[in-house]
Amino acid sequence: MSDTRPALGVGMVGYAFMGRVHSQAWRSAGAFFDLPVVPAMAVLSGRSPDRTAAAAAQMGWAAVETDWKELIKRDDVHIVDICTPGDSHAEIAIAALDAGKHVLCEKPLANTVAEAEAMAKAAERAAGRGVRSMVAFNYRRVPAVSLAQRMVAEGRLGEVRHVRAQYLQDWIVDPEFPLVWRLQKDKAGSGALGDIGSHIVDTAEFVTGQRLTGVSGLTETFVKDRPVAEDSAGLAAAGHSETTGTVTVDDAAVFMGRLSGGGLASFEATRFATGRKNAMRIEVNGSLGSLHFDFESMNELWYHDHTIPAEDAGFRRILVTEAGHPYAGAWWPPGHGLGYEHTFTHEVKDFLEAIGAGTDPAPSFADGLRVQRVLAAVQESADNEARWTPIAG
Ligand code: SOE
Repeated sequence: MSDTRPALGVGMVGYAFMGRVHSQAWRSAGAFFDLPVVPAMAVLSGRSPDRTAAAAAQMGWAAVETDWKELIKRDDVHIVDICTPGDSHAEIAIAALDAGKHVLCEKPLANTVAEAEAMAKAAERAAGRGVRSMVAFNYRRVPAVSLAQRMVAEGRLGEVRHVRAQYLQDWIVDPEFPLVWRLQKDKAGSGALGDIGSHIVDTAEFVTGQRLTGVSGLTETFVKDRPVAEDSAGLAAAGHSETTGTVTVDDAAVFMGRLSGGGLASFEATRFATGRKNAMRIEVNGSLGSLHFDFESMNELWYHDHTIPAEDAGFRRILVTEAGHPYAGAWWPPGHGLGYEHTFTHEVKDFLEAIGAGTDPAPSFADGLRVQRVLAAVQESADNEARWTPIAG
């Protein structure tokens, strides 16, 4: 029987870590979810012709461009997937939206609030023409995180009093780790604060349904100079000495905030939590109970029901692999579990479903702008001895 669903060509810009995991998502979404449209992996764009061609062949992209502007012009591209460092998100997303292409953009949305505001405006203009856009905050699509959001929304925790969110990594503890783009402000916008702090800000607001209204924070750069990476010709051209370069972003950020519902929130985003590899954690304490999640045990959600007798209470483990749990039923039988890559497949599935339904997916660029405002407020606070900084918008 012929497939009458519309085929939408995807053009992806960038093929490093995020490009690889997004490619896996585009390859797998249709195999596990009934999608309203069929994604076609039409074209991959990258600056190096040889390396982009090799990446396209390995990851399943049909064609190659070495200029993202050419990718956007193509008639076989209906969706643009931005997997580049943050310094190019605004230019690519705005051009793609203005050209009528749906856009999935990696997080954080941009490197500055001004860029994020321009992107949100372009997304609003485009939505009026039926063009959809979404920010790739993938941790919302961990089944256990989605279940946590569902439980809070159902009132299972009562009044939210505390959110405690951490994102702990240790990949740059070694001072000999080279000065990669994530450690350069002009490329990344910030360090741990934007790269992984953006995830826990989005996750905290998603799970609680509340907004941060003000923050106070500190940032620190523990290792201030690093070896220049072999292939960073750009650094040498930018005037770095041939052996070392200055780290221009934070290694860690700690901050606290008030929630719109009256609760208190604390956050820690660091690349120096020695021994923690990708520990994105959130705990919510409410008047009727608590939830705890740790990505390093991503199929588990810990729940304490405070309404039952203390003698029987305490945190119990929910193994989030049942058919009735968010996303889980599409995959394996209970207990088999999912991984990091599946959260991106869920992201692509939700994005394509929104496009098919003619609705705006979440998180929107406006959601991404709000996260950018929180990041900027934390940085402003940290630049002023942790001064309390309200969050506009
Ligand atoms: C940081 O190293 C990083 O790759 C983030 O950029 C991703 O968003 C996160 O999912 C994993 O860690």
